[in-house]
Amino acid sequence: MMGIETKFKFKSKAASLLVGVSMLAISSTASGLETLPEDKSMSGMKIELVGRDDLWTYKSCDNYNESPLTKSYVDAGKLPPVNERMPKEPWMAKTDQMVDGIGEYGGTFRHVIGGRPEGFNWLAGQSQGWGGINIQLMESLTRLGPLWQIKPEEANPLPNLAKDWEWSSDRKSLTMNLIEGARWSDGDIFDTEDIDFWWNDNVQDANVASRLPKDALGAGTTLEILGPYSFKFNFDEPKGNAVLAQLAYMGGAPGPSHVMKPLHPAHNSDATYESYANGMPASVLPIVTLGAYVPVVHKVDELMVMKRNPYYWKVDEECNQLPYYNETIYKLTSWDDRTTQALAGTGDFSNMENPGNYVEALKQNKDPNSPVKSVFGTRLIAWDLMMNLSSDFGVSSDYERELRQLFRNVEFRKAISHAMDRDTMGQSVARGPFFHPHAGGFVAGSPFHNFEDSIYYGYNASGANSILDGLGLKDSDGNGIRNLPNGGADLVIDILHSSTRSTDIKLADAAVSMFEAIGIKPVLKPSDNTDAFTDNGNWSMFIAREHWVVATKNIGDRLPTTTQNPAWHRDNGGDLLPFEETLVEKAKGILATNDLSEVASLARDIQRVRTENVYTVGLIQAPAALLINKRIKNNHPGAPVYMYEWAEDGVMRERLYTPKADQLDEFLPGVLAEYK
Ligand code: BQZ
Repeated sequence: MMGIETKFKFKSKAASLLVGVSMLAISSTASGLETLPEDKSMSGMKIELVGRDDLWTYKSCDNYNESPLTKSYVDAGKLPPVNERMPKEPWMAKTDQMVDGIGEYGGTFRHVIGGRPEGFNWLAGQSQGWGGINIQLMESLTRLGPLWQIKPEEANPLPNLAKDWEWSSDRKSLTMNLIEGARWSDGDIFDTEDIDFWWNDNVQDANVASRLPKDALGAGTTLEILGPYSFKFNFDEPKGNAVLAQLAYMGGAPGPSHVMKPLHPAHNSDATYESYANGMPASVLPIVTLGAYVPVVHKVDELMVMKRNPYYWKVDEECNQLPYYNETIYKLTSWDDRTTQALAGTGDFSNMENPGNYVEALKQNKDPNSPVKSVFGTRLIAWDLMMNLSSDFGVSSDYERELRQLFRNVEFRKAISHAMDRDTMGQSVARGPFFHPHAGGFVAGSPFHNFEDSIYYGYNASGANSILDGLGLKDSDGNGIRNLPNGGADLVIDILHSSTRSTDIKLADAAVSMFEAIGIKPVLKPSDNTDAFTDNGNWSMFIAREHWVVATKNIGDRLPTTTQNPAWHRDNGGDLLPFEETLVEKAKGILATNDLSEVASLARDIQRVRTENVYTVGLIQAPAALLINKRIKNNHPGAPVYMYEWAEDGVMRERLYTPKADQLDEFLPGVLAEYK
């Protein structure tokens, strides 16, 4: 039976109330600093929260059932019987939390994405194109996405490949036990050989751009293998459950060591780190994965077809091997097209995060024949303007070096924040009630966000100008552009932004006049690969989407705990600003505690320090809506676009199905991945 239900209500005000953007009541702290105005137009939904053991368990069956597709391969002698393909105790989805019950096998699920597969070496940081591909392939030790449905007091990371774990009494070691007998999609056993390779030859090897930073679990952390299915992390100092969140997607995803070791310089003297990183090109299929589906066809810029993994280690309570769909495809087009196709019914899934589509989506909701229903969540998507705070990383001229010193001056960052007219920015993206100003850091829909913690330097162009005057940034040559002090160069600043996301483009365009109004000349720098610039540090300002919701997640991405992070302050060590040192201490506190209320308190401190020091210039924030075609069953009501992880993880795609009568033909019927 479902656990005691806890109704967790957000303020209920449907986004369909197309009211004007309310005048923002300004509030302030005792120190006279303004804080972010309360958000009155937040859309609402009611989520019934359950216990952490109510979603799945690990349990064996005497006999397993399988899809007709894999059965056909067993009958042809190409696969062992299903009972021999399953682990000792498979991951088992609980029917109570499957709103449309036990599923039916068959058909295809259609994703549309804007990313493109770089390659399949996710251990070396390669992306497979986002939009659900990465998450589908990179099964991790722990799992965060479904936590949106778990009572906050139980919302520690969930088991996945690691089925359970135990802390030592002094919390200086963590013993983890893997699911026993799970196999990679080529039948090879998944065991601690894969964990050893992931940790020692990737995370700890500074030559490998692993998603989990080397010291993400705390400097000095070591791995001790205890057996084929158990291992131990040993820490220099006591740690808490936030460590488990670092072992979720993406950093906590092991790779197939039997395939990848021969490509790695530590095991192959002919290999280089470059040949290793590129050793699993997106053109060579099938690959070996622990995920529910195996890529079998990749047509560049067109389509990726993935077929069910016959060794997938998950079942439902009737011992049916998951997933239910035989196939999932990814149409490789654009992020905006993902929403367009979901609204048109030619795609099955979209995180509607482009507010330019919102009004159309709301209109369509009124049509009973619409293929999707847009249910808006809370404000979980935000956009920030970042300044490159590194003194020298990526600097290529004396001018840039001087700019960086300006960016490192909090007064300059306050001036830029005061220059941003966020109401105009929001309305330039989409007319309607969707936007609220953002102060940076946690988004308003985060359980860790409190408006009184968000110090807000709101729109005040004259205030911005007087700060800049005070910094000696006068227009010394009378050409209408301020100059660096002492008759220095004109203040001309490049602003990087995505060229593939219409919201980012509109925000960058809207910012131009706001910079010019304070005597700074912006030069927009659109790119279809902004990661390349943030990786090499060759940028000055960057407008991008941010979505920091959970304090314990990706601490290393958003707080300066390693030299590689955050993206807006990559450095060569010893470059932190005083307030960043404070953020590091708070981050260590989050990693060290087991007390969720202490995490919440540290998160409040972080938000105050981040926003008072304008770590990033928050611009606007908006709700998002998850669009899933009505033919898809077990789409749990209330699943957010993003909370602890993207909806592609949160909605638990391994449970989704379409009844036979509505199933769509597969692109590759009767086909499974076959390995040489
Ligand atoms: C969701 C997500 C699933 C990455 C990516 C993309 C990359 C970033 C971010 C989002 C896409 C979709 O986001 O926009 O709705 O499907 O993939 O992974 O923006 O460029 O680097 O962090 O998640």
